[in-house]
Amino acid sequence: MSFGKIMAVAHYAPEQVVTNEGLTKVMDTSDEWIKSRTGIEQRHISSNENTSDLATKVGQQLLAQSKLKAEAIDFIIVSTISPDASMPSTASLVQAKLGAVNAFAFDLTAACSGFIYALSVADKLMTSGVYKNGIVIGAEVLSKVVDWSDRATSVLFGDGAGGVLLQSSTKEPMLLSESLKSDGSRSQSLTSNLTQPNSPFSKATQANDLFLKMDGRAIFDFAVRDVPKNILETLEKAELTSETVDYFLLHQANSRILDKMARKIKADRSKFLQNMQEYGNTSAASIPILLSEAVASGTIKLDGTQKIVLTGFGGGLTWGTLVVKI
Ligand code: 4VN
Repeated sequence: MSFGKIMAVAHYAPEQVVTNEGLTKVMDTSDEWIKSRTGIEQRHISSNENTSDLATKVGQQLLAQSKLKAEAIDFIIVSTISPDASMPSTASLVQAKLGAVNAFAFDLTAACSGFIYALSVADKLMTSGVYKNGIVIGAEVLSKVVDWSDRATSVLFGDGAGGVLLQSSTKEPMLLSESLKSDGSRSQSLTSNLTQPNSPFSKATQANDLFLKMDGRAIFDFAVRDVPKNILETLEKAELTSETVDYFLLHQANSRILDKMARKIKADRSKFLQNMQEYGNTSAASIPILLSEAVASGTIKLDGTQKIVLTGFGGGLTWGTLVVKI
């Protein structure tokens, strides 16, 4: 039996940093409002790099760390809601830029749960026994999809990318349990790039709506109500409890939401890693960036001894938890 194992973790964010104070120059907002309600202090904003550029930087670091040649990669999955284009996929562009000529490449879209879904899918590819090395990246340039005239949402988001290199291993499984969820009936609370039929043979009844739109209250309530239940259920499947988990790496949307979730699952809030103060909400990239920083700082050791909860939640609606031993 073969399993996927994380061999390398990396992240990259555009150099340009925009602080909350910096936002006040282009809209009516304040550092106090943003910080007290979300925990966000700054975000990285791309000036000329697209999503595939950020993802490629992550891929290059993953290859360097694992000392693998690009030719050794069997698949590349990029999770994003801000792709360079609908076609080609961002993963195809990354494959070309890395020179990963033997890899098949595709994008997987599940908004803020995208990296969680993609890691789960990549793990199944690994257990097939067919593949040896795979790259999974979450990458976003959300600054090109947010509505900069909407101060309630534009201040929340940022740009960045993070990812992992998975290698098949015959030792212990990394993934102890998982639970992935979707509820399309609540999908209209968080949308972007809504397009309508517009051929010479169609009758368009609604205009296209390309910007990201969020019903903040509805998404906040969803996160606090549905996600803690999902975490507890996934822990139970792995026969673990909040006390026996080393760290919780949750989607970095809002620190007040993380406070409420920690209370609901009776976990020590200090086990919830947090970096939204530096990056804002980077959707599919937030969890792998958080993981990469935790590995870089030595908090997470990748020595196979720590039990970690990875949880995403957002557009779709989608949410899901992976309990991993890494
Ligand atoms: C998951 C969540 C959010 C999110 C939802 C609401 C929210 C983030 C609303 C109240 C507002 C402060 C901000 Cl939980 C977004 C995503 C999308 O990735 C996923 N912030 N807020 C206030 O007035 O306090």
